[in-house]
Amino acid sequence: MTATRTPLVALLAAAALALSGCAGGASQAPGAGEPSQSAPGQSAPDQSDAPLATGGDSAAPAAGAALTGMVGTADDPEAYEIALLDETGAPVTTLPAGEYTLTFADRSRMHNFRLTGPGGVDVATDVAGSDESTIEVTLEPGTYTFVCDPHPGSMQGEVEVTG
Ligand SMILES: [Cu+2]
Repeated sequence: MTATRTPLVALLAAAALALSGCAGGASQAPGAGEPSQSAPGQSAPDQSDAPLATGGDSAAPAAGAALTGMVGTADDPEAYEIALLDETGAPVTTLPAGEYTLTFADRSRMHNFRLTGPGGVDVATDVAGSDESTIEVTLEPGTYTFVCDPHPGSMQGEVEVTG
């Protein structure tokens, strides 16, 4: 029994020495370790700032309301429907002039969404493939037209922008 204990104690002692040895070695590092410990502390505020900064970046919507240019319907992307929607999903027919973020909702392979009007605005998605990207557009007073290029007869609309 004592024979087994002795090696254990020796091992523990060795471990303690090793630990103290490490601690001693690290005792020189505390100076360098403290800054690294405060760094994580600083990164926490940075992380809390990050969402705020992101919110600041997405303040673009704050500069102008978000619009959605949709073709088809949520249930049927190939439906022969086109609409310019506001943030609540309601079709818009008039808008105040200003900056807007326009998000395409084009999941159709045979329709597209094109918006044209004053200020040289001419933005569109491809007919083939889907496009759910977001762009910025500046709308000036006047009449803007949105249309599906392949089906202008059945898929088009207008929005009046007021100054
Ligand atoms: Cu179409």
